[in-house]
Amino acid sequence: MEQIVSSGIIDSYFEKLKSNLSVDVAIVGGGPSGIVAAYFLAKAGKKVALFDRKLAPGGGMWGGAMMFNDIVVQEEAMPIIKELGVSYKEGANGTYIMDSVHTTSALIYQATKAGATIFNCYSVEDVVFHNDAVAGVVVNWAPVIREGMHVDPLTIMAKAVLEGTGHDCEIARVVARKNDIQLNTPTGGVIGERSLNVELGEQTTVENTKEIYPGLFVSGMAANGVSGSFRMGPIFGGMLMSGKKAAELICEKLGN
Ligand code: 48F
Repeated sequence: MEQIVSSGIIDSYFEKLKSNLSVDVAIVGGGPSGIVAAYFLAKAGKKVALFDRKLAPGGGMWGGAMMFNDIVVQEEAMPIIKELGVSYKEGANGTYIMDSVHTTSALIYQATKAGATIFNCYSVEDVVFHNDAVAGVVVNWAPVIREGMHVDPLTIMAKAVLEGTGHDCEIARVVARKNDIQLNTPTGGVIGERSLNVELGEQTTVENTKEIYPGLFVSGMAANGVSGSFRMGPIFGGMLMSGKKAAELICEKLGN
């Protein structure tokens, strides 16, 4: 029995990893924007692999606000919440309240059910750069990076890479620093996020969701980070709409 359990896991995992060595879309970061993008891309028939360095993907959504585990979503994003089957109640002024643990797990469930594969405990440390375009991601075990171990990575090739890494937008920073290139941002570089402004932050998160370099798209707080816009705190409609927009832009670029 011991051998059956071990070989079942090993065979299944290696098959999963091998079949994701080349994908349509590699998503870096499993926060709300990345997971929603994974859901819509998989639903559109794209082969999607999402990498998150944490044991539990979900990013900043689990914790609600200051660990009060509820979140707020505004009216415009409710079609996404409804499509994903999340339970909610009405708040004030056209807002809705939902349990953050329920919502995060529903997003993860629906994205994987739609066909996206999530690789947890993976850190994306770099991209593959071919012919002046981003062509994949360079991955390693998150604990290897955390321990500072000198171990070479593996690569995942992708027709498009989506960075949804949140506030630090570290992939865009690495790409800009290492390749001496201009990004599609107001300065050509990574500007970094501004302080908190709920309404502007929510609006610009969606506006700033775009392809910032051939093959590299940004969503969520990373989109605001690269373009120098505001953070917004525990309101999540912008994140959900950004993920959906990223999926639409990538589908448009890749075609059928
Ligand atoms: O920050 P995060 O939740 O991403 P998001 O979709 O949502 C932001 C909100 O949670 C919140 C907010 C309110 O609306 O402002 O902050 O922009 O999640 C980012 C995920 O990316 C992972 C990280 O573990 C987290 O789960 N991540 C970050 N860098 C890497 C990474 C990396 N280099 N490799 C793999 N995963």
